[in-house]
Amino acid sequence: RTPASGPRGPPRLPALPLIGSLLSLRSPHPPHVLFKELQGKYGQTYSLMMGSHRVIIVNHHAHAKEVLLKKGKIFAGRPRSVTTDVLSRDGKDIAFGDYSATWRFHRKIVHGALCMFGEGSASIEKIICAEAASLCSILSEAWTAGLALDLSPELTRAVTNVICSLCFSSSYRRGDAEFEAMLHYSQGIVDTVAKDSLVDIFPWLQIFPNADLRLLKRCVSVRDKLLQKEYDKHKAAYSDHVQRDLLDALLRAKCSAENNNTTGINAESVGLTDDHLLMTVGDIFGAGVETTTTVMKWAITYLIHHPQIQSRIQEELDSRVGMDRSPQLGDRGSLPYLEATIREVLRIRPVAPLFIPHVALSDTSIGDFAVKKGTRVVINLWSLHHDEKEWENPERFDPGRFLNSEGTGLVIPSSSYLPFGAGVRVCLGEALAKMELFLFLSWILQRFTLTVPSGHSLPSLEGKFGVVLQPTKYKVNATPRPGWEGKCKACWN
Ligand code: HEM
Ligand code: PLO
Repeated sequence: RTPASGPRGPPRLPALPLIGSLLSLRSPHPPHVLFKELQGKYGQTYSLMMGSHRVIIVNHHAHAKEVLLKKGKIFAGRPRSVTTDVLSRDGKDIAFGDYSATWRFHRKIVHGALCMFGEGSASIEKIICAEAASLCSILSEAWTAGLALDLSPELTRAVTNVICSLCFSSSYRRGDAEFEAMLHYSQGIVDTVAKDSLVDIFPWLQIFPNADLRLLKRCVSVRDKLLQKEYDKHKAAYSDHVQRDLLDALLRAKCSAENNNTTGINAESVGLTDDHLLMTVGDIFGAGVETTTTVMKWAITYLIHHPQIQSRIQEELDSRVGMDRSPQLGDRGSLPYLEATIREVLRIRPVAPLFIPHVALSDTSIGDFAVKKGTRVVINLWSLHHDEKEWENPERFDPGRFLNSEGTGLVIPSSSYLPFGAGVRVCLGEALAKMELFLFLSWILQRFTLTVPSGHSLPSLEGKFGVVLQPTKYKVNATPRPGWEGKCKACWN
């Protein structure tokens, strides 16, 4: 305990030795919901023990911003854990890697490479639109065949192909065996990594047989083989003069560090080893696929629950885009209701409700509470996005919250909104994700109305907690809108 005279730490939950497992196993609620409820008893910011680690849970936007922005560098660390070490070869990636010169260097290279394809870039728009067209023709074929579809694999393939183009200049066809393998391993990783599983709270549990850890290791090894194959291909084809994709950009940085003996900087010392490059590209690939796909699935889930919101987006599309051309990024400014809907989906079902834990790199404070170096800090985005003082009836899906009173322009009505985080560790893929969400949703809703097949119940809004919060599986009918039924395949482009 801190001396009575000095600043105190936040209120503590009773330090039961098994608190970690009690939280996730004994409560009927997932951790983000339970952590929100515990505020009633302990206040907005409190601490608990997970195994031998002290963890501070932050539930209010003022403290969240202090951690992420005002003291962003102090709280930029990441904890090591058994499962993330398996995934990232002991933190040699960006998301699970601790704050260091190597980490900063990698983030900078990736940031630069993503900006190259960034907003305003014609090529990324073309890539996304080609995938949107292919997705729409699959929906159309299913409708012609009278089939309801589980959209998950189709959405995943569309999103995967965008990130495959950016990372590796490659793509997958429908039914591709490698793509099926990827779907399978990625789900295995999402189900087992970084979700405060018992083995992360009590690392000594590794010595016992552990089905989850076995599954994770198997899935990571399949993923690593796929990444290694791309890496080898890129290395073989590498040229200083051509930069096709993110992997080329990383290889270029490595080669220039290797050739630059004079400055004393070499590839090894700045952390540009094969392992680092592989893990970094694995991160972007994994984040690029699982996050955007998840938001697309939540968006469709909510549109099915709210047909009136779906038709309002369609009216906006009809009046601003019409039927003679497809939506493009330049339409974003004239489709505020669709943009507001995307913002509301990101609010009501945040992809990463607990972010990735941060770590204090030195003794510091949050508000009036003292925080010791090494303390883990979990930002509960679920609490920020469901704060009754900030959001009226927070569980109501209402895109109108993000519109001005005339309904013509976009607003952020509360400071308690951080879907992509903020500060030193802010999401690297925000611009890309927003482009994809806008184009995929606008293309689909221009052409189709989405409903549940007759006799099926509405999809669950509850979600399955993991490193990302995923909706559960369901089938959808995509019915072409009037005027789109008889259109030839070429017209879907
Ligand atoms: C980190 C949200 C899409 C790459 C994060 C964080 C959040 C987030 C909340 C954690 C911030 C923190 O720990 O403080 C989202 C959402 C997305 C999305 C809502 C989709 C709508 C993407 C995409 C990419 C990406 C498409 C890749 C191109 C990353 C990376 C990090 C990250 C690399 C780790 C950053 C670091 O630790 O320094 N994202 N993300 N994300 N995101 Fe995203
Ligand atoms: C998703 C499964 C992949 O197979 C591996 C992977 C890599 C990076 C992770 C991502 C997973 C989940 C979402 C994460 C992302 C890094 C940043 C992103 C955690 C585990 C978020 C939302 O923070």
